Amino acid sequence: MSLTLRYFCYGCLLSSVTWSSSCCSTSTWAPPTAAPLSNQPHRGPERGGGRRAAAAPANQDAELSPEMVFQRDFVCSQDIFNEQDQQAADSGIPQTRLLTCSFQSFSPSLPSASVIICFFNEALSALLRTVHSVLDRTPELLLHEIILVDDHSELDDLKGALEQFVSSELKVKLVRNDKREGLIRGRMIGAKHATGDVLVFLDSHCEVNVLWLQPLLSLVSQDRRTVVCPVIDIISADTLKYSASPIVRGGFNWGLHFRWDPVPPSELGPDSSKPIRSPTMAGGLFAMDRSYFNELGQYDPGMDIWGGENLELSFRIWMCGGQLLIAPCSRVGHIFRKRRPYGSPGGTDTMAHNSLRLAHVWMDEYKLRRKLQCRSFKWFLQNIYPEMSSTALNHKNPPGLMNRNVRRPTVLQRGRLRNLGSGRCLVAQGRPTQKGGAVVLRSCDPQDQEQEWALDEEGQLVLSGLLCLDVSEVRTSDPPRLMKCHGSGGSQQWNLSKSSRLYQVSVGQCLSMSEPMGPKGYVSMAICDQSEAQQWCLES
Ligand code: UD2
Ligand code: MN
Repeated sequence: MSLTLRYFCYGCLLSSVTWSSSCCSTSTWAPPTAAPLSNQPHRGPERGGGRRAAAAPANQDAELSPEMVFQRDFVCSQDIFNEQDQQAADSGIPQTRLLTCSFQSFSPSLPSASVIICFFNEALSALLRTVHSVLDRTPELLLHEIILVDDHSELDDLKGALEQFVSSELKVKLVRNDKREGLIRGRMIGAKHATGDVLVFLDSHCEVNVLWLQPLLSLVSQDRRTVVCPVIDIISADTLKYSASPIVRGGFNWGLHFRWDPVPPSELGPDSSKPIRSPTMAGGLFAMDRSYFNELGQYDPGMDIWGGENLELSFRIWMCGGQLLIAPCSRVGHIFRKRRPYGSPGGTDTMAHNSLRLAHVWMDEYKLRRKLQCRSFKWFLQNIYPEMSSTALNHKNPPGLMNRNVRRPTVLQRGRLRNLGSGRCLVAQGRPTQKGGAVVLRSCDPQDQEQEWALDEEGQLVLSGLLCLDVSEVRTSDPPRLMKCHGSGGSQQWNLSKSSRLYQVSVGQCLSMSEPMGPKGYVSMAICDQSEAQQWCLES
């Protein structure tokens, strides 16, 4: 049986990749060739120096590191690793850029960057790893300064030890907030201290990859109203391992929660290094002309602590004459934590508060919008995020009604969904017809009809021909559940990759057996890795 991935293969020589999905045969991984990242802050080897790593020939699974294989799962077999990229090979960080990126050249007179990093109670090692990676992988001329904004942290080593480090680095400045401001006002405080041409915001637990800054600065310098995000690679919160992310773009759902969407074919050109227009940004990592940031009104200062500011700024950029792009050749790793290690001072739900402000300001007539002569939200939906308008249509017309008029998606594969880590199969915890029911791992039984899943061309995983495997886009750490199939992708769209991972497009995570596996056989969503706990075989 063969499976075609329509969304994650683009911009390269092929318009789609078709491969055999006999998943069980690909469960052994080639040993990693990239050096594992340590927990400790480090300086990478100097650019241009160091040992040249052996370049991996493309198209040979056996010689690709897991990171590369992972990337290829989502991108394209030809477009994987550039043998000529000496700097990349010497960097000690897995190379996640596409081959075409090395043909890019940049103007010798790019603007300078002020890198702003806000942190609250961040692990010193994670913060230093972020700062060192910027110092090591950014050309001297382009780095104007790094501004660290301490949002009134309580941890001891963020005091003396950090000050000692800052005093030894000329370009690093430290600003301390007198009280907890939250990341939104924190970033504005950082911006106020900045004097470089372009503001580049990073979270305090990142690692920038080689040549990360040039593609961002280059696009901003071509048009000061262009805001640019890198591709956010994944650093595992458990192992700190760095792996490539698929190229997806930002969207949102009607709960005003950010989500990752596949890049629509209309956005894909023949050149995979071309920037991609993105309706929204994830929030943490982006470059923006400093004067444009001020002109556009910075952030909404009424937003507290965390959440919602990313959509607010994205709407404002698009509706008020700017554009938001993702530069596929700029890669920055970010630790996606399972839980945020902090709350808000008053214990309130700042995300809900911020989202309400966002709705009031941008989804209705409002004076701020008139002052900036911005377009309407309707314009934004019609022109920048038409995919959302079609979801809105689905909401108005119950999916059941809609589905009666449309053809059912073709089933690509059927069978039991066996988890390689446990050897067990995914089944409904209760009745497979129960909406909202959980799924668990039980002994496989080829005779049992209730263990049969169908994977269709829309990426839906349908159990016993009835309900779809669905994740919550609001509480992304919740385990998946069985829901009525809605036919609009997102929370019900799964990709079974060649390496047997079940990648959930909307939350950007993989289906995993919960470890340690108790008698109940629970499963969960987790940051994708190469473990057997995340490998699944759809076997008939
Ligand atoms: C994502 C964004 C984050 C922000 C957030 C929504 C990425 C990779 N991350 O969540 O930047 O847009 O969505 O608001 O796109 N911090 C403070 N003070 C606080 C709370 C946080 O300084 O009161 C710092 C924190 O230490 C970190 C940054 O703000 O450096 C972002 O916080 P996060 O990493 O917890 O957010 P994240 O990645 O879950
Ligand atoms: Mn973060």
